[in-house]
Amino acid sequence: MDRTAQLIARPTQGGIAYDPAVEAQSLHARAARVLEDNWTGASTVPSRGLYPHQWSWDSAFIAIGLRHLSPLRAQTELETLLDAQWGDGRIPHIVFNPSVPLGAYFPSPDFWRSSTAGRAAGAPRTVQTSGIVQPPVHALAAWLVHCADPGLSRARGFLTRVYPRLAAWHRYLLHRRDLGGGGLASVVHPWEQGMDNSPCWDAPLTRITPAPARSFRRADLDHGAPEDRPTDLDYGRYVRLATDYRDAEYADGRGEFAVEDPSFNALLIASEHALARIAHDLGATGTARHARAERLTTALLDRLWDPARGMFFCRDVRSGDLVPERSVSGLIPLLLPTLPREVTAALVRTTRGPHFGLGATTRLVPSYDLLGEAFDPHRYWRGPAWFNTAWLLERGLRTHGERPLAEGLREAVLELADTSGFAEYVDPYTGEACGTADFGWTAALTLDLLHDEGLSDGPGRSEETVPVPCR
Ligand code: 2M8
Repeated sequence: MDRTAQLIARPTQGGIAYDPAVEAQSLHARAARVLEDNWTGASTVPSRGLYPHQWSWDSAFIAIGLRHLSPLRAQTELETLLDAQWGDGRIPHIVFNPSVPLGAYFPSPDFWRSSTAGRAAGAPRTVQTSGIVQPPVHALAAWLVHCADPGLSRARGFLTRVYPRLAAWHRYLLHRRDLGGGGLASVVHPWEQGMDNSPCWDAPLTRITPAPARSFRRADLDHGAPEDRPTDLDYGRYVRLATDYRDAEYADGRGEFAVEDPSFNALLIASEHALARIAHDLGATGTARHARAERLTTALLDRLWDPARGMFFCRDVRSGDLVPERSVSGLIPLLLPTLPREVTAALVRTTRGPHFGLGATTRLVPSYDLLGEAFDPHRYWRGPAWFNTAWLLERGLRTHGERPLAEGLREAVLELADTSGFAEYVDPYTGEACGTADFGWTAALTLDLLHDEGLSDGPGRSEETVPVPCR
């Protein structure tokens, strides 16, 4: 029996492969239990304690795992998120659950004031949301969810209903967020990129005057280890940026923080390819969308690729400079199928090299440079390894035919998800659990990789002409 089968079933000594009592303890069953426990009736929380609402990119990753348990629930997860979309196309980074007390998470709905401050941008009236966004994984997730049960998807008109919303979301990013004028989308807050406390933000954040510590109360310190969470100084800057954006009624282009990030834009490109496939499934050609994805890929290479250092970097749009910090974000474009061969080869070398150590010194790829001055194996997005970035890299490695490395990474994800209790993140060297346990996307992406066994890989290919499997 191979490793995956063991993790799914863990056979008894007597060789009964699917003893129900044993199966109940299996990784698969425990991952499914986490998603069941975090389900609120219409969506899934990342964590009951630390993150008790619906988060945008968490929901996309969660839907990717949930599709193996219940394609209907996976569709519902994305539909709930899209119901909170703003009139200008943005998908908010948090959709608040009205039954959760205000003090359970900060910044809470009374901070964002979406239905009043967001009125000009078309915020919904019936649901409270934040006003910033998160990485656009959603079209990719919608396509994968559709593929899990195309019959159900068609019967429910899933793609027909989500396609125009996803198209509006991409339009928002490509038009309102092209703050650098080079064709890429910018993030206007570190929370938008998802790697909140990454050292990549340190230099751009020095321009921001922090909000006074006494003007807000952090709820995250009630749950996480304070020494692993962002400092009060960083938090003050996050609050200032969000306050200024809100007070400008969420109008884009005025803020002092604007960064083009490799991972955010790579996910936009991957999702643009997925939108092309969705369009094709709905009877259109998808050609224009594939072409747009290719233009974005060219812009990504022109603006963020550094051949000398063999990876992508963030560009600070306000200073015009590349930010010289090595983050896992700069490896995630490996996900893209049509990068030039020398670029993918360099990315693989960098992933295995001394800065990230995959297959050598680390068990999962760290969020930040092992040799960087700011590296800390436990502090939020300043070194620990997350399971969503591992999932994206595994996909990228497999896309480019790096089967042994991809397989090793997949095995490590399954083992560390198991031993860490579906931790939010882990020490990249030891796999020690950090953050909160029973974390939504850790469980969901574990399920996805358990179901991934036997999928073929292949070299970078034109998704235009080669039939692409539902993955
Ligand atoms: C973390 O971000 C939130 C703010 O959005 C926080 O720190 O309070 C990040 O890890 C982010 O990527 C993630 O989506 C969110 C919920 O899991 O938590």
